[in-house]
Amino acid sequence: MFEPQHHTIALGSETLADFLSSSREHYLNHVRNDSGKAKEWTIVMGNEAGDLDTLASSIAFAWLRTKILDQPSIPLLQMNRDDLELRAENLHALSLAGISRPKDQLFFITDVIDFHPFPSHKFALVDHNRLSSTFSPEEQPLVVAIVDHHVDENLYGDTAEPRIIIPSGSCASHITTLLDTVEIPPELATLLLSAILIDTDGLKPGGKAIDVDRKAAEFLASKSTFASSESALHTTETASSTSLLELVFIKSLSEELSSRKNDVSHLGPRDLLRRDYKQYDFVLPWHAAKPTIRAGLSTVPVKLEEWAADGNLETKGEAWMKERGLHVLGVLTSYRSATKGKRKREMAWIIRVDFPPTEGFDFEALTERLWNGLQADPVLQLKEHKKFAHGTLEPMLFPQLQVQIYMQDPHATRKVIAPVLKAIMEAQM
Ligand SMILES: [Mn+2]
Repeated sequence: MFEPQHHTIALGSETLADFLSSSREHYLNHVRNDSGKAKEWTIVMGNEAGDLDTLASSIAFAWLRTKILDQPSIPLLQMNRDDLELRAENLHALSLAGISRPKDQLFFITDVIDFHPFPSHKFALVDHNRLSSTFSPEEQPLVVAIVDHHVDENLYGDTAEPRIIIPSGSCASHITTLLDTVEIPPELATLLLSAILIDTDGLKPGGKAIDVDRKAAEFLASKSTFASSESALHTTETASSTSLLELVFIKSLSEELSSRKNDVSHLGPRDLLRRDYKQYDFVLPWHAAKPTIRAGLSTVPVKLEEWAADGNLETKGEAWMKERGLHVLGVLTSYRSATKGKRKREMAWIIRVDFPPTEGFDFEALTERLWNGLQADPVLQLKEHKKFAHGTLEPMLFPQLQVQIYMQDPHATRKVIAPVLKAIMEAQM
């Protein structure tokens, strides 16, 4: 299966980079000309955290819809152009996929920031399954497809086709399943493979990879830009996933991507908080005024002690909350212990008690619900944080904040925590 492939250059074949640049140019022309043509496009969107899975999935799904299904589609990144720099692993994977000037070749939310209402109304959602409320086109937005691996919010059942929402290590694996009878550009295979490897810790046995991830990775490896390189020859005859793990290029690609991902030494607290960030609005049915509160969840690959001590969590966290209009912020750290290299996760929560979502808001009820709800959750398995339980400095110094910090089960990522938070906030009683 992993014999070197001889890529024949088909006449009129187009690289992935060409496809992206020309889609962007066409779409933006249609938007600027205001001829109504922008409405014919489908916006393929990943989630706002903008990780490699979201990036690869949106690019691949837009390619599939455009090239195979003949429905003009463009991948949209829900981030500012300059924020691309926050994820070195994304830049690396893009360059392996021949996208060497991503800031010019990709389409960012900031490219259409001046157009109100939003110029298109057809959306395909990948790597999430609820359309963000920031997209309000003139017409009723239409979600025409969903491919995702998060908890199903049971929306758009009558309009989305396909509507694939199944747990997996990586959303890119579901996208790959849709592509398995199609001749895909090797660069696209490389990009999807990179996403799967980073989401599954290099397909590590006992990790996040499940069958669909392993199958997808196997298929992509044989189609990728690496398939014809020498390193791909270091393989056994069988195409089982064990042999996939033994491939030199799979190992080195996984290591390269994860070391770039984990090297955030150049990032300060604000960048760490916004680099991998998602935001949610919740209507609180248990509060008489039924207010809407806004919560953010930042995933940070560095333990609190290294960047948030001495009041940095409180001051930098508060600044980020003010910037985003948040009432609640959860900071989810993930790191390996210095001694045994074991995966650990901390969870720091901040509530701004000087920022009521409505007049006479009952902050006591909110804090009690949040702390009790989190502590009672069987999956999170919270334990007291030995060093920073009630903040990284004297709580008295921050009377405008309520802070709680815990150690949690190392397997529970934001994918698990976000639904727990939603359930606590939206509980009826
Ligand atoms: Mn994902």
